Amino acid sequence: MQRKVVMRISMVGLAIVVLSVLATACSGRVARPGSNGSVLVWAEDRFTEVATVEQGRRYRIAVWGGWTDWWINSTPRGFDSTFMLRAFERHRVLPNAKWFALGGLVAASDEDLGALDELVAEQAFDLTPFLDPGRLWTAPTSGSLYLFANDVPWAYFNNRGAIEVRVEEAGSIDPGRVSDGVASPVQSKQ
Ligand SMILES: [Ca+2]
Repeated sequence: MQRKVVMRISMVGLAIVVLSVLATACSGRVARPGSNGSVLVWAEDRFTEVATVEQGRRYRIAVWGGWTDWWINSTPRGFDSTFMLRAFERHRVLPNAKWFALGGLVAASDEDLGALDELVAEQAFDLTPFLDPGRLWTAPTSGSLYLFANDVPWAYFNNRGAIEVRVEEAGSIDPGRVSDGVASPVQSKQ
């Protein structure tokens, strides 16, 4: 019985090592939106540059759809740790936000992955509180807004799916456009 437990622990350890090596080989890339308006933010991409923002101005961030971390489906509001994931929480891009919570970072346009990774510890933020209807997000600085699914940097390889995001300055929002997204609006967690 004890031998079986040791075997199982060894197998889990081996699996984690293999996944780590695989993940390092598949580490992220920076995606670009194809057009203005709503854009797709893929869970597998480390960062997606979505909009130009100005310090102090307020923006509405509308999201539709969901994405998947390996076998766990999630909205951009994120999900809580499973038993296995708990040990990796502190390695997430945003250690204190939920897994797959929508994260943001304002940086120079067309910034490379290395530079963005250096900025995240100090400047990345959890955008989930601003996804509720009527909530507005204030840009902390001027630049390009990059979005991402909150995950461990070397674990984006098993992420699937994309959410649709529209970032609009509060003063320019047309209420009639809010519900015209292709996918269904994200529902609040009960
Ligand atoms: Ca993952």
